[in-house]
Amino acid sequence: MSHTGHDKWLGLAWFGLVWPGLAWFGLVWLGLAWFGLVWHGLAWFGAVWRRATGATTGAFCLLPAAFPNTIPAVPEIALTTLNARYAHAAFGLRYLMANLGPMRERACILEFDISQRPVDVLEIVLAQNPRIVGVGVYIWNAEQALRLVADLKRVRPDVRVVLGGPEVSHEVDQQEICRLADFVITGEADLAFAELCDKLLNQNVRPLSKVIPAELPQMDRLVLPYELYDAQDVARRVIYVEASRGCPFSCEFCLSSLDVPVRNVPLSPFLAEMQKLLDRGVSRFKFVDRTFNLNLNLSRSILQFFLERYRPGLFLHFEMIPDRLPEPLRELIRQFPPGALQFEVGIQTFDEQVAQRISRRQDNQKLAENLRFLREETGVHVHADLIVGLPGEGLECFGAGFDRLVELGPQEIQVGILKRLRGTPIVRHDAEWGMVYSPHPPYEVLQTSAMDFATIQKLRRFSRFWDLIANSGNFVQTTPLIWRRGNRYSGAREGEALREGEAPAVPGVPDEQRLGSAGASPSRGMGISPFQSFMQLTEWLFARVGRQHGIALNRLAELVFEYLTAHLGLPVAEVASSLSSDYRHACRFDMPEFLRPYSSGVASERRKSSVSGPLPPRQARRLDRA
Ligand code: B12
Ligand code: SF4
Repeated sequence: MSHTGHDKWLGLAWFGLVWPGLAWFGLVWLGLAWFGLVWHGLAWFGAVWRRATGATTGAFCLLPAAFPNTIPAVPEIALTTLNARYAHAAFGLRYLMANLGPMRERACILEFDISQRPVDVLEIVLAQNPRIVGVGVYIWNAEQALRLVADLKRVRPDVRVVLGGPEVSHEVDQQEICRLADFVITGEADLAFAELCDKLLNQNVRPLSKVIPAELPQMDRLVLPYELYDAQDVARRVIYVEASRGCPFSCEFCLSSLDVPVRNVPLSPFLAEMQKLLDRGVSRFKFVDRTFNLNLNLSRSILQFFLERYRPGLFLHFEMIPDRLPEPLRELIRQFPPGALQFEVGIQTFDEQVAQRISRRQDNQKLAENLRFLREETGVHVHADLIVGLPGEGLECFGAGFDRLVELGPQEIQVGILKRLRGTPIVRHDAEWGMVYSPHPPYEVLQTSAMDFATIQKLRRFSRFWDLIANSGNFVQTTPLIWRRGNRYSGAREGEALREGEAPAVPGVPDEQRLGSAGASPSRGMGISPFQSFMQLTEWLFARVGRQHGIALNRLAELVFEYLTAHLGLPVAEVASSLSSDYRHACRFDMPEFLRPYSSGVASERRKSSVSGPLPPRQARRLDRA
């Protein structure tokens, strides 16, 4: 055989072998592809059937389970809420999610904030085609949540709506949103929500009762939710954490007075989670515990833990009761660098009768000692709360309390208007003290027998301007000038100064009600009442600008300048220098026109703080200025 003939036969043999081989290979692939299509098709059909009929048993319903890993994870449970602002994360929803057990794979969290339109929220929620929608309802989103649920039920009546959260945990039968929902779980629903979803999705059992009171969960049975904070939360949101639940006190305006007993999260798993958050770069922790300093061992362990891991920029926020700061706790607090700790201290009222009336126990003597300790011996940023409109507390009484607090020197004073929170026992005073509340969230008090509507409105403005000027940290040096001894007030003649103890006239406040006047409490050692002086500024500002919002910082600074110099007669150079210094401390480069003549060369200076790091701006502005 020639060489060429041999090649030819070899070629034919190859062809004969390879061709059928290729054909078989193709057929096998075709078969596999068909099999895959049928497999997916059956699984999809089962899933669609389950969704459309709501059935959880029967042959079709078994299909998706028979073909696992075929269906992409489409959530059947959507947990949603509207937060107060983007920066606030929905911690409660994360607890529910973490405790869903195997159903967690079938759930998602969809978070929004109250600036978003409920109809847009609905669109995103329904795009997931969920079978159950759980909505977290709070005082800040009650109106938006109602619209969301109403529209959802109109568009998709088949979707089961489950409500929960403090706003729907009380007075359930009086709320339209509860009427529209399928289920309302009241109280701490970490485990109760999972049980309900299991019944609806897996057992096809419909609970008999629409309103389900959640049993208080044992804290050691709860899965901690911290891994559910994602990278974006860590980078851009307040990270809420919780070492205990409940409060043993019974202040009648507060919802937490109903949360008894106090329960602690087991410490070591909690600290292990804190460590993971620190490792992920979290530096701002906000503890939501109602009374962080209640259990000395727990609070000490937590503070010690963070102190050992301190790095610049670490910021821990705690809510405290003001009259309990024993030495072992003080010792630890002293060791934190300035700006690292923020204590929110609820004072609410200094008046003992009012406090007693609302069942609030507070030792004012100890409270004052503790605040002095915090301001004099520590770098803690103190945020203290007072409430306007408590039953029987009038303007004079409130003002006296405000002055007392200013003297104790907290960096921030929050003046809040009393709210009638659903479920709180404060309502028992309605008749006796003429309490009239707005029926709309946040249910603020409109008038009482001790404070008429006009006065409450003035205090509302006072609160807003106090926040803009004193709390903001933008006018740290200038704020005390507003009530400095010797200020001339609007009723005085040119060049005339107030006598010590004399209070400036306050528009709308009768003379006999003014602090420092006969019969009223004298201003303690400061000559003039900060409350009355600031009230005067508030009314002046409001008369000038006619609004409390949307005032640019430059404009506000100019108005304060005009008030202090032209109106109160303080030396122009002194006020200008004080405002310029405040500007520099606020790290602002745009020195306003009116200050430039007094601040040559300072506009480009930038204050450097060795400890501030990435602290929240209000707190950072106060560092090095105490
Ligand atoms: C963080 C917080 C805020 C944040 C907002 C947070 C956010 N996400 O947007 C800020 C600081 C803005 C805020 C503001 C206010 N707040 Co606030 N706040 C809290 C705080 C400290 C923590 C909430 C939290 O995470 N708790 C821990 C989690 C685990 O509990 P939870 O949220 O209650 O969730 C559980 C249940 O409610 C339920 N649940 C929650 N969601 C869902 C969803 C479903 C489907 C189900 C079934 C169950 C369920 O199960 C969860 C797990 O147990 C609470 C006090 C507290 N410690 O709870 C007050 C609290 C919620 N606030 C309250 C109040 C009164 C206010 C203010 C009016 C106060 C004020 N002085 O102005 C303002 C309102 C602001 C406004 N714009 O109107 C009240 C609630 C009143 C109400 N009916 O909602 C509380 C309870 C304080 C109190 N003791 O009185 N607040
Ligand atoms: S105001 Fe504070 S101390 Fe009083 S019940 Fe509420 S959380 Fe407790």
